[in-house]
Amino acid sequence: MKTTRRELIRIAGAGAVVLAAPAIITRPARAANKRIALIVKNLGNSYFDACANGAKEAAAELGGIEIIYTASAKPTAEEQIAVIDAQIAQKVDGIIVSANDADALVPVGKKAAERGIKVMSFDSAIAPAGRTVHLSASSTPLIGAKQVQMIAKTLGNKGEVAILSAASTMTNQNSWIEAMKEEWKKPEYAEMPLVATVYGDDQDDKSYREMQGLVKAHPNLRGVISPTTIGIRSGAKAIVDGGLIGKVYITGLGLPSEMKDYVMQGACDSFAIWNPVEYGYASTMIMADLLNGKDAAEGAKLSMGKKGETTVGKDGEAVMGEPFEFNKTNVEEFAKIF
Ligand code: RAM
Repeated sequence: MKTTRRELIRIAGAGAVVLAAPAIITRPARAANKRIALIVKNLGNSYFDACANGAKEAAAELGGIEIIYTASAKPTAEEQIAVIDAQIAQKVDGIIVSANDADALVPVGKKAAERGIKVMSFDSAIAPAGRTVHLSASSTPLIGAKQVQMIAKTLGNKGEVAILSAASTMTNQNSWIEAMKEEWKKPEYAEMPLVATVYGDDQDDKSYREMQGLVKAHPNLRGVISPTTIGIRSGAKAIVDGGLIGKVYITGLGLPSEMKDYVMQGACDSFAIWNPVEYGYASTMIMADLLNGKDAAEGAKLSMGKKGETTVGKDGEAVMGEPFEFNKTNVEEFAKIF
């Protein structure tokens, strides 16, 4: 999973590129004047802003598609349902959602489908009954294991570790935490126990306070895994502000642009993420296929435009690609992109 020079140039050179070459590049047919609502967890998260840029890139490439990028202020299911309802009332053609709660969104997803609106999720899934396809950024076991491996490498497999997550209802973080716990069962982590899991709700102030609380409650804490771009940046800030560099390290999923300074200062040794611009791009390409009436049953192949094709698996789940790892050697270069 080390980022090779070739991959670096490939990502740096283009917002959206094919992972494996040679690949068959297919594009959905042009969808005439369709409106797609991209509804994310909440506003003010640069990860989702990058996804929206990718969605707009795909729309421009396809032509005839308008992207309506919207969300509630707070990442709660209640507020998100209201945003989805408003888009249903606007009679959009497709809705792409990153869900704040897998089950709570099922009724509104069904309501949209009954009105002929195509619904898919990306990033954080709606339960299968409330959408057709879900596009995961990468394989869940891989993302989970990767984060445990990164902190283990930093700590030499020794010391107490905690998890600082987003909200306790979020599908993506919860499934990554399950995958982390699977990895944690391996004997090499016997001296690196998981001592706590706390939730910062993808809010900077709450994540920061939860990080401070962890350090206070666990005086021997050496590492924190934060599988959220908001959690990792707030946790890293708490390490710097608390004079904890060298004592506590944070890893997880972050944006190079937001983590660069913390990596260079030593609060974070390494972290991972996929390209969010590509993720928004690929999701929009898939929605265009759905709007064109393409079959999305298990085994169907859907186009991710320049990123190639993905095959729909069980429960409508498809996967985009692999995450990249960032550290002192490459974080500054990628910080210019996302
Ligand atoms: C935050 C959000 C998002 C997640 C990333 C890694 O921006 O929680 O859903 O995928 O982190």
